[in-house]
Amino acid sequence: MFSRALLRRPGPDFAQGLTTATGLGTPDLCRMLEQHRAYAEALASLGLTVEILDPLPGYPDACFVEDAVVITPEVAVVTRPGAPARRGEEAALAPVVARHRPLARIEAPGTLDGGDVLVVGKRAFIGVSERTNTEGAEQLAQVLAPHGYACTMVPVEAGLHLKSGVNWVGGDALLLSESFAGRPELTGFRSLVVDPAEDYASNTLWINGTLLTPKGFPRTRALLKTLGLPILELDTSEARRMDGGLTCMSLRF
Ligand code: CIR
Repeated sequence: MFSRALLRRPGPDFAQGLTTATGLGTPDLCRMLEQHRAYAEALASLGLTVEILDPLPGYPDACFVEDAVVITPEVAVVTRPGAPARRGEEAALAPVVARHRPLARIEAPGTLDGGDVLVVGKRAFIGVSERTNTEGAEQLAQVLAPHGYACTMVPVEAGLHLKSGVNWVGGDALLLSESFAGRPELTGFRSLVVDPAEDYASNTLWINGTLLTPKGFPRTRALLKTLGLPILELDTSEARRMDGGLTCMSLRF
């Protein structure tokens, strides 16, 4: 269960961030701010104390706070983001998370984005991706192992981050995009595979027994309904234009 969420409001330079999205258009800042507010309200409605930090000038992707720190009940690991343009976001977040957890850090030449880290109980899946290298993944595993975590490296062959395509949706269930279906690293879990036309919706977030899922993906919604949990749909159209989604806009702990 989570009791807190840490967010950062998108800044006026939001549209200047990194993106690989094509054909979705340029994000609209007003709409992004509205969607961000609705996201914060949804987290608060599920019982979380929500802290929203101010935008970080010069860092248009800083609202995607999940990438800069990995928080477990025992420790907060300040990352070394894989995109050079995002390095610095982690230094701005470190003093904030230090109020809640002892800190550890990923050091060069390691790189790690929190979007590549999926923690399910005492299992941690660490994606090795364009953003997270093997050194970064191994450093994280070394920090988590003494706290009893079994860490599994998962090559990310499609999508930006591991959690762009793999998310825990309660119990023993993982919601997967097709590129992760049948992967040996994920055995031991029940797989729900999203329709390839709705790939983006695999970025669904479990919050205290409720599933937050992006709006506009009816097949994924029907798939999630089989789990019997309440579902809350949120519009993430503007974050999506910058490769962002529901998991990356908060740190939950
Ligand atoms: C980036 O490319 O770094 C941002 N525009 C999007 C980051 C999304 N993060 C995430 O899914 N964890």
